[in-house]
Amino acid sequence: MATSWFPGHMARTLREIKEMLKQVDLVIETCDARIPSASRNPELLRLIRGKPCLLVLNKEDLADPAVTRLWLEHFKSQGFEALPCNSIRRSSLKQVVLSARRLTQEKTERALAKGRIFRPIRILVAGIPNTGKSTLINALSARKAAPTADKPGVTRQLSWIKAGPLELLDSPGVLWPRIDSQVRQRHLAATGAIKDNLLSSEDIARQTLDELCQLYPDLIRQRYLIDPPEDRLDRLEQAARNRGCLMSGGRADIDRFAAVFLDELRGGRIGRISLERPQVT
Ligand SMILES: Nc1nc2c(ncn2[C@@H]2O[C@H](COP(=O)(O)OP(=O)(O)OP(=O)(O)O)[C@@H](O)[C@H]2O)c(=O)[nH]1
Ligand SMILES: [Mg+2]
Repeated sequence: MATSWFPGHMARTLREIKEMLKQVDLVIETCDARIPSASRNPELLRLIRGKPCLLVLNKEDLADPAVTRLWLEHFKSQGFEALPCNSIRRSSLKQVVLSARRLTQEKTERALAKGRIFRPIRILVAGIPNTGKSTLINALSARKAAPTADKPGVTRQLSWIKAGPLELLDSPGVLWPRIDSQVRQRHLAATGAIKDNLLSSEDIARQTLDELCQLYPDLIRQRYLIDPPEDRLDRLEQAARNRGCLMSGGRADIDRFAAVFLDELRGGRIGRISLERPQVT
């Protein structure tokens, strides 16, 4: 697979993160609660190994709450500290701050015992693109200190932002050079972590619609008026027709509908959906 989704600035960011780690007390890793497996970067995890870490399952308002509970149990059973969060509504922020304090408590107490004066907890916020790192930082600092937008690749450099007793280091979203599972690639593209021009939106939309027909047949039936069990039909075409996405001559405008479908999926308009479940071993 091409490495076009691993541009130079991501490689540079990973190098800069490595250098900055000495200065930070804690890493908050953001992932997308709808895809908690595909949205964790193995290169980043390798880099931050050994540092106190809090995993934030962000955009929890878009994910299936029952599945999010399974993920939280899964991470807990693996010894990871994880919290669900909606950074826009600022839910769970208190828990994030409390966890940050607890995870750095030992270090703070050691520093105080050595007679050092109080200093803010320094936190690196890192993760793949578009998982809401900057939005979370803005929520924690109660101001729009970091730029955010509904597309990947918005933050372009590391920058410190003060938030009361915390100092937060915003970082550009980083992917990794070889995303070898096609399903992961698709999940990343469907949720908006990979730029839309890098993969075929039609393929992503078609396969994701098929996947959602298996996972959430009622939600799909309600919104797109298609009958999920009808296996032989091209569901994307059927849904495009039902929506009135037609070209002259009456052919379905698949291109246009694929964009509409992905937009609705990303904005949570289909309903609360989770594309990944923890693997039962
Ligand atoms: N529904 C929902 N949307 C969110 C949440 N957090 C962030 N967003 C939205 O997700 C989009 C991306 O947010 P950013 O904060 O820019 O994401 P980022 O991780 O900083 O992205 P990069 O800087 O590109 O890596 C924006 O449109 C946010 O409004 C959340 O908890 N729930
Ligand atoms: Mg950002």
